[in-house]
Amino acid sequence: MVLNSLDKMIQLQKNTANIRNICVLAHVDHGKTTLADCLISSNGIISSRLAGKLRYMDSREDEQIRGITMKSSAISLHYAKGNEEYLINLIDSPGHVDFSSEVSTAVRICDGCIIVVDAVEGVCPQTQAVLRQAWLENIRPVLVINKIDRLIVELKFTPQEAYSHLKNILEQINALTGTLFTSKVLEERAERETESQMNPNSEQGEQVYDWSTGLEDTDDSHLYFSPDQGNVVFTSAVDGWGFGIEHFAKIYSKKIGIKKEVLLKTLWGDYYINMKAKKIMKVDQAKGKKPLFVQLILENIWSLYDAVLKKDKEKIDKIVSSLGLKIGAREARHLDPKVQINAICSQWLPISHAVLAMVCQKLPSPLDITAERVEKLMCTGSQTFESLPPETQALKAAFMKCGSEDTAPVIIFVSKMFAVDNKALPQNKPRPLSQEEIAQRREHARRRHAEKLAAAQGQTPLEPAQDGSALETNPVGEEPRGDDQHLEGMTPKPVPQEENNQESFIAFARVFSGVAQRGKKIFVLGPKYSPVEFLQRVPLGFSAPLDDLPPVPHMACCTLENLYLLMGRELEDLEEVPPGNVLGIGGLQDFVLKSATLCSLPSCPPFIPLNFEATPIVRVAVEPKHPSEMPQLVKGMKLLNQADPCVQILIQETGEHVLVTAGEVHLQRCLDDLKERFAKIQISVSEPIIPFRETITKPPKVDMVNEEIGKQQKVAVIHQTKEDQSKIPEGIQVDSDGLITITTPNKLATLSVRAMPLPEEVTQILEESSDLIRCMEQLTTSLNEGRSTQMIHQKTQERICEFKGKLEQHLTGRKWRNTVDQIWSFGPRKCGPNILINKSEDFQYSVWLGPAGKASKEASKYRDIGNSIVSGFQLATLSGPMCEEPLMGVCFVLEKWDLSKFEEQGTSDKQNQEQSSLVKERQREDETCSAGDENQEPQDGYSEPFEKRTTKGEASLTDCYGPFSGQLIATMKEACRYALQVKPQRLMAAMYTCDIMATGDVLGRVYAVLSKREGRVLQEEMKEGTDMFIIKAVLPVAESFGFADEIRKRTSGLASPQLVFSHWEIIPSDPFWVPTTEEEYLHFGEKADSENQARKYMNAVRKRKGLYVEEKIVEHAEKQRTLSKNK
Ligand SMILES: Nc1nc2c(ncn2[C@@H]2O[C@H](COP(=O)(O)OP(=O)(O)OP(=O)(O)O)[C@@H](O)[C@H]2O)c(=O)[nH]1
Ligand SMILES: [Mg+2]
Repeated sequence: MVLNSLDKMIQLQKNTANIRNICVLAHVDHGKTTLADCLISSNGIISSRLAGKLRYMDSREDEQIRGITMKSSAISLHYAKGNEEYLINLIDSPGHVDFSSEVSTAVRICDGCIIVVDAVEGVCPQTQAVLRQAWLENIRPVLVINKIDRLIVELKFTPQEAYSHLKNILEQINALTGTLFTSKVLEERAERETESQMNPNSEQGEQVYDWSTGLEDTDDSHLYFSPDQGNVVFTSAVDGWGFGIEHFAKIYSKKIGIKKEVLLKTLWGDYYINMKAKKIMKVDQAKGKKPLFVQLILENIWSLYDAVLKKDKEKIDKIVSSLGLKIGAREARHLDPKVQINAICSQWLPISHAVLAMVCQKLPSPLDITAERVEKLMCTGSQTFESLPPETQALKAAFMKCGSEDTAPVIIFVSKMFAVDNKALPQNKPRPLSQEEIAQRREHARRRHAEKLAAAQGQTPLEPAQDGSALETNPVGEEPRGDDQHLEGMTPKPVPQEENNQESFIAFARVFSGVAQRGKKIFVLGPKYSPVEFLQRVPLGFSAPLDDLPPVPHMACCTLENLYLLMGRELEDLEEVPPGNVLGIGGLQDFVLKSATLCSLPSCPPFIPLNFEATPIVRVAVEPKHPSEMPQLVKGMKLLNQADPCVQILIQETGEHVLVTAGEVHLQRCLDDLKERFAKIQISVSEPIIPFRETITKPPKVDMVNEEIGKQQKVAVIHQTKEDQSKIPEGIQVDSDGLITITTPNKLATLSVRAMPLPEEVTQILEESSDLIRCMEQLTTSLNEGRSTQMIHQKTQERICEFKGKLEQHLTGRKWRNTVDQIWSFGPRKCGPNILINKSEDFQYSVWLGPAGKASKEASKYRDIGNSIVSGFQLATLSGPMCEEPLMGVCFVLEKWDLSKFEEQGTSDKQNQEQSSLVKERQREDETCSAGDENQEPQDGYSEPFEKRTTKGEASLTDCYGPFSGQLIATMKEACRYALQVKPQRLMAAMYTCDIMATGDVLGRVYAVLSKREGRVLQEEMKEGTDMFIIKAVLPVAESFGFADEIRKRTSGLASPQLVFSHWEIIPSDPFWVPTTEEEYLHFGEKADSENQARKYMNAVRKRKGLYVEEKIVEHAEKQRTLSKNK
C-alpha cells in the first residue's frame, strides 16, 4: 500500500460519520468475492483488468483452488462522493454453509451488509440464512442482484422476461424480510401485553381491547428492497458494471425532460412513457407497452451485449461514441467479447460507483447504532437491560455516542482470532531504508569488494599488481551493488529464526467507543464475566494500577501491543484507532481464545455470544504419523482451535484427539491448516466418527416379515430368552413391565427405575429448549448457593411457563399423569433431551420449584442423596448400553427409593453426611465446567465418572464399598441401563437436510446417488423461469461422506449439494434382532446379519471404542469347489 494512502486512511478513520462498516453476504458462489474485487480495484489496489479474476480477498491457496471463500477478511477502502470522503471497511464473507460461523463473526462488527443474489439462481437457502443473521444482529441490508449478464448470455431472456424475473426475485426476498419483520412485531406486541397485564394501572382505557396485531400501524416500508428506494443495485461483477436506477433517472431527466424525482419513482414498476406527450402512465398490459425499466435501461444493455457478441463493429462504435466513452485500442481490437464488454461497461456503468454510492447513502455509520442493538449486545442470557448495575447501564451512552475524547471508555469487541505468518507482520516486513543506511551499506559492500579483490590477488600472484587507485577506477560499487541489489532499499528487521516460522494471532475486532491506543492497558472480559461480581469484590473507588486488582473470574488485564489496519492480504501498522473502526490487534494470543470483549472499565458486561447457525457434526480422530511428535500435534490443535471460530477440539478418555468440524470442506481445511501451519507434522486421520444417539421405542406390533407378533410359532424362543437373561445379572429384579429394582452394594438403599420412550414432540421441545433448561439450572444453582443473582428476566419466566405448558400439552394420558410436575432433572449435562421423573412420596422436588431449600425443610435431608441419584442419571444418559453413545428421548421414572435401612444405620453417622456433601461439591464443579465455556481449555468431552474420583484417596470410608453417595451414583446408573435394556432399544442417526440445485437433464443421476445413500427426497420444485430444479432431501450423516463429490462427478459439476445438520432420526431396525419365527428364518437366514443396518452401525462404534463386539466371522466353513474346471 502506498504510504500517503495510509495517511489518508488514518485521517478518514477519525471522521466517524463517514465510516461504513459493511460485510458482503450471500449464498455460495453468488459473486461476493468478485464484487469485492471490483470495489478494491476502484482504489487501485489491484488493476481493473484483474478485477473479478484475481479474487483478491481469497488469499489462501485452497480458496483459490476450490474457488470458494473459507474465511471472512476485511479491507479498508476510500470512496469520494461529491465533497464527501468515506472510509469503507469492507468484509468479504464465505457463502459455503460449512463456514457460516465466519459470517457470524463478520456480521457482529458491521453496521450494514450487502446481500448479493445471483440473478439466475435467485433466493437460495444460504441467502435466507444470512438475511436472518443480519436481522438478528440488527444490521441494515442493501441488495445487489448480480450476474445480470447470465440472463442475457446464458438464459437468452428478452429484456421484458428479464424484468419479470428480477421482479420475482425481489418479491421472494421481500417475502423473507416480511416474515422476519412480522414475527418481530408480534413478539413485541406479546411483550407489551404481558407488561400491561403485570401492572394493569399503567395503561388507561384497558377496557377497550385492541384486537389489531400492531402490524397495521407499524411502518415497514423502509425495510423492503426496491430499486425506487435506492437500496437495490443490478450488477455484473464479472463484466465490471452495475447501476441503480438513480443513475438512469439523472440521465433521462436531462434527455427527456421529465423531473428526476418522477423518474426515480417510475423507472422501476409497471409504468410506461408516452414519448409524444412526455407523460408517464401506468402500464396497460393489453396495449403491449413496455415498462420504463425495460425500455430505457435493459434494452440498451441488451443491445450492447448483442452488438459485441455478434462482433458488429459498426454498432459498437456507434454505441461507444453516443455514450461518449473512450475505449483503448487494445480492448477495442481484442477478440474476446468479454474484454470488450468489460472495457465499455465499466466506463459506462462503473460497478464500484453504483455499489459504494448506495452503501454510503443507505447504510448507517457507526454513530447511527440503535439503542435496541446496544441493549441487545449488552444483555447476555436471561438478563434485562434494567437489571444491569447502574454503572453498566451508563455505558449505553458511550456506545451510542461512539466518542473519541479521553474520557470515553474504550470498548472493543473481538469477534475472532486469525493466524498470520510472522513474516507477514508489518514489523517484520522489509521496510524502506533511510538515506544514511543506504550509504552505510554501500560503504560496507565496497569494503567487502575490496577485500575480495585483495584476496584474489594474493591467490593469483601472476596477475599484474594493482595499486590502491585501481579500486577507485572501478565503477563505484557496481559489482557489489549487483550482489546486494535485492536488498538495496529494503531490509527485513532481524527476526529470531525460530520466531520467524511461527504464526501470530491477530484479533479481528471493532472499536465501539473510545480510542484504542497502542500500549494501552485494558481488561479482557470472557463470555462468563459478570460486572456485578466485580463490583462486589472490588471496593468502590479502588485505584490501584490495573495489574494489581484482586483476581476476578473471567477477567484479565492485557496491553494492546500492536494495532493494524486490515488490508485484505496485508496489514498496516497503526498507532491508534478511533471509535467506529474495524481493526486487527496483535498480542492478545494468550488472553483471548476465540472471542472476547475488551474494555477500559470493569463495569462493562461481555457482549452476547456470537450466534452460530451451524452445528459442528463431522468428527475425526487424528494422530501423528510418528508417535514421538505428539506434543507438536497437541500444540497444533490448540492453535487451530484458536484460529477457527467453530472447530472443536476434544481429547477423549481413550486418549484420542478428536476434531469436530462443520462439514467435509471445513474438515479438509482444518486438516490442511494443522499439517501445514500449526503442527507442521504428518498426521493420520481416522475415518469420520459418526455420532449416534441411543433410545428406546414402543414394542413393535409386527415382526420383520410384517406378521402380527404373537401369531406365529416361535422356533427360537429359547435363543431369545437366553439373550435377555444374559443382559440382566442376578440379584436384580425385573417385573413384567420393565421395572428394575436394584440395591446398593451395602444393601442400604433400594431403587426402582423404569424407562419409557418420550413422545417425539417432547424430545423435540427438549432439544429446542436446551438453552432455557441450562438457564433454569444456573438460576437454581446460584440460588441454592445463596449467591445473589440477577433479577430473573420476566421474559425468561414466561418462557419457562410456556415450556412447561408445551410439555404438559404433549405428555397426556394415564401413563403421563402429573409427570411434568415431577420432572427432577434433564440429562445428560443437565440440559439434554432425557427426563428423570421422581415419583417418590418422601422427597418431592422438581425443576419447577426453584431452589430445593424452598420446597420443604425435611426435604433438605434428602438433598445430598438426591444429588447422587441425579448424577447417576446424568451418567446413564451420557452413554447408553448399546455403544456408549448419549441417550435421547428417554424418560426414566424413579418409582420408589427405599432408604429405611440407611436411615436406621446412618442418621448418627455425621461423617457420612460430610462426605456426601464433599462429593456434591465436586459434582458441582464438574458440572459448571462442562457447561460449554467458550474460553475453557480444550478438555475432554466426557467427564470422568464421578465414582472414580470420590473413591480416590479417601481413606475413611463408611464401609468396604466406598462412600454411600458413590454407591448411589453407580447403582442409579446401573438401574437406568438395565431399565433401558429390557425395552426395545434403537439407534438414532444424525440426518442432514440437503438442498440440491440441478438442471432437468441430470435430475435422474442426482436421485440415483441419493437413493444409493439412503437419502429421502422431501420435495422437488422447479425454479420459475429456468430449467433448474430444487430438490430438498434428507440424508443420514453416516452416508454423507463423499456425497458432494459423487454428485458433482456424476453430474459433471452441474449440481452441487449443500448439507446442513437437521435432526436425529430413529433407525427402524433393531440392532439386537435375531429371527425367531419360521418365516423370519426363511426370509433372513439364521444369522440375518446382512440386513441389519443398525447392528452394523452399532458394531462399528463399539469396535472404534474398543468395546466387546459379538461377531462370528466364519461359522461352519465349508471348503468350496472350484467350478471353473468343470464348466
Ligand atoms: N456470469 C457471471 N459470473 C459471475 C459474476 N460474478 C461472479 N461470477 C462467477 O461466479 C463464480 C463465483 O464467484 P465468487 O466471487 O467466488 O463467489 P463468492 O460468492 O465469493 O463465493 P463463496 O465465497 O465461495 O461463497 C466465479 O466463477 C465468478 O467468475 C457475474 O456477474 N456474472
Ligand atoms: Mg467468496
